[in-house]
Amino acid sequence: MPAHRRPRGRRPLRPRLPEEVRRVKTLLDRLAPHDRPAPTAPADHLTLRRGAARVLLGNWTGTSTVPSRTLYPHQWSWDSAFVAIGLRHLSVRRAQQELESLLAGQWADGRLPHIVFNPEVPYGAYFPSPDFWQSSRAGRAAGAPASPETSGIVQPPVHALAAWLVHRADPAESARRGFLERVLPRLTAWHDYLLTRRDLGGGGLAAVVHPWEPGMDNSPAWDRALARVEPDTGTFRRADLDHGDPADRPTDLDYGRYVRLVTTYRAAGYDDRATTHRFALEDPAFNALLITGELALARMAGHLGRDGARHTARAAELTRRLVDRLWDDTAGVFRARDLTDGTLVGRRGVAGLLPLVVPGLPEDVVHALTRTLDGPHFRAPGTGLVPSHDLTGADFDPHRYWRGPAWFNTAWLVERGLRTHGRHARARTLREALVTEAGRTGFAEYVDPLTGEGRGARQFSWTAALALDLLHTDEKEPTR
Ligand code: 9WN
Repeated sequence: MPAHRRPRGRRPLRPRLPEEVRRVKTLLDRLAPHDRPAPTAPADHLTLRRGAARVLLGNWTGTSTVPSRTLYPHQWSWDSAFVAIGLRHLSVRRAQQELESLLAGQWADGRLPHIVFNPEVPYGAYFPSPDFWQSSRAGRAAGAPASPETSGIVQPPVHALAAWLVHRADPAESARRGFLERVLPRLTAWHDYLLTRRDLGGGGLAAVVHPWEPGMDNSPAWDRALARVEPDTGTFRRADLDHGDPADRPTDLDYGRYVRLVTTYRAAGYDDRATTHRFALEDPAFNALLITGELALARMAGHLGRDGARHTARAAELTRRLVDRLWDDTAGVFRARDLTDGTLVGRRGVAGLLPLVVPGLPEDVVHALTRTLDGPHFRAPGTGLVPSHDLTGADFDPHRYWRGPAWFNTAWLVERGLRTHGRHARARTLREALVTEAGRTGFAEYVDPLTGEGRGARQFSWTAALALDLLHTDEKEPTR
């Protein structure tokens, strides 16, 4: 069937209710024994755990989890990694399946697409839909699978860390099902793709080629690079505005540019060697997550009795390059590097704090990052989370996507980073804020950093998953 034609006879997105209700009930019952709050845990933690579990079970499609039933009705790459990290506390099998269904969309060149499309969802439910990406046709030479349909770009590599945490949740079950044996080669191919085809600057770091790739789509850090892109006008219909407030979402002009970048890439068969990327940047968060991913691969290899030295060495080299190429000592923050003109982007964003998750960071850099975190640029009055953009920046906007709002996944990463470097007291306040605000906002997609009001979608999967993770894990658990 041609990729642009929607197959007939779609089943509705929501699974048949009685069956799902039964499954949810069984899982919630199973949750009960070890879900009993520890003697010192506040009583409402049990309510929170159950609320978070309900979100994850409600957003489960049968093979994976949608980020939101309304706004994002397919499987997203880094969302699934975060979801698996939470889901492992409910069902290790489901958490494995979450990651493996994403890996089923992997291309032969190693890339892990940022969306794996659910064929049961009508095209009009989300833009850009499969008929726009045309992966199985336009991406065939680059190795796109014949099925499922996917996007052609990527998202941050959180997957190896997620797979390792899922394994650790139940090593016996993981061994019984051969989980690590199956995912290790695929995750290695994914990182190899990033470190070869995507080393566009030749500096040993991976580049992103679309604002959707770093996962922080509308960050002011991309404005200058994006302004060079001629927008596509009028050939598409946005579905996000059917569900999201236009004041929160990217503008039509931004969308025109997002579309142009994809059509250019698609016309070159999504081949990085054949495309002249008009947008190419080295993002600190993306590369920091690649480093933690390499360390996770080293652990997986070690666990399977294989040599993980290659991954440990790559993590060390990447750490050196991250600091050399992206650290701004004067500002006390990492910055993105624009590969079109070689300059560092003059904006402070939460992506510049996320390298805290890297264990091998020099202590003076860690010290400066923790000061920046608690300084005027990121200490917000309305939330204990971390704003996505500099509160003092001229382009700060408390509502608009990634231009100010505080997100739960970045808070989870900063919390992990603080623990990695022994900042346990500060990590604890962030941990408490994440859990409390997730519950208070109905597991909102993000929070207004000035007022603390929840915004965007509710029952958002990674918010629930990461709150659940912090409610289940010991704050003293080592991150290395
Ligand atoms: C485009 C799914 C995704 C997240 C991203 C977030 C948003 C998509 C969109 O939603 O991006 O990929 O349509 O805005 O920015 O981080 O993965 O939750």
